[in-house]
Amino acid sequence: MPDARELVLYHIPQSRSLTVLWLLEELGRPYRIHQLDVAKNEQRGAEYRRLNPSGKVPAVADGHTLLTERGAIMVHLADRYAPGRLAPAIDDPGRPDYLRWMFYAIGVMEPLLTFAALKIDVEAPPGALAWGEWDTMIGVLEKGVAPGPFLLGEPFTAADIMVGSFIGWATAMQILPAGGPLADYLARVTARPSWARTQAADGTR
Ligand SMILES: N[C@@H](CCC(=O)N[C@@H](CS)C(=O)NCC(=O)O)C(=O)O
Repeated sequence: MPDARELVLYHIPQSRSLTVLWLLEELGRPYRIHQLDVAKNEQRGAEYRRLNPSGKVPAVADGHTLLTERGAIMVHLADRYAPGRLAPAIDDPGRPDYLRWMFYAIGVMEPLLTFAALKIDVEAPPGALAWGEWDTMIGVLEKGVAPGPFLLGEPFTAADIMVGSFIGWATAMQILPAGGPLADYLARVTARPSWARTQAADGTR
C-alpha cells in the first residue's frame, strides 16, 4: 500500500486510465504510475482485484484512500488538489455545468461512442436507453463547445480532460470527423502542454 501522501495511478497504456494520467499532469503534483501488464491479464488477477474488484483500470491510491471509476477519480482529484482551478468550487456558478459534463461523458458519451466503435446496434424502444440517440449527443456536444474556448468558457477544467479524452479517442477511431466544431475543440484542449507530457508519460513508467 502506498504511503500516506503518495499518489499512485494503476494504469494500462493507451487505455481509459489515460484520462486520469492527463489530469495528474495538470495537477502538477508528484505521482507514480503502477503499470499493469495487460498481456498477462494482470488487471484481472487476484492481487489487483483486491484494489478494484471490477478488474479494470484506472484505480488511484491517494495515500491510503483507494478510488476506482474514472468519474469518481476525476472529481475527487480535481476537488482535492486543484479546487477553484481545475474544479469549480461548490458554490461557483459554473459548478453545476462542470458536474453535468463529467456525468454526461460517462453516462452518455461512453456508451454511444463504444457502441459506435464496436458497431453494435442496440435495439430498444425509443426513450428506453438512458444515453439517448447519437444525433442528440452530437448536438449537445457541438452546442457545448461552440462558445469556447473550453466547456465552461475559461478556465480549462477537469471536465475538458474528461470530454476531450472521449472526443480524442472517438476521432482516432474515426467515429467522429476530423474537422468541424468538435475537432476544433479537441485541437484547443490538446494544445495544452499537459497533453504532450501525458503522451510522453504513457507507457514509459
Ligand atoms: N467503468 C470503468 C471502466 C474502465 C475500463 O473499461 N477500463 C478498461 C481500460 S480501457 C480495462 O481496464 N480493461 C481491461 C479489462 O477489462 O481486462 C471506469 O470508467 O473507470
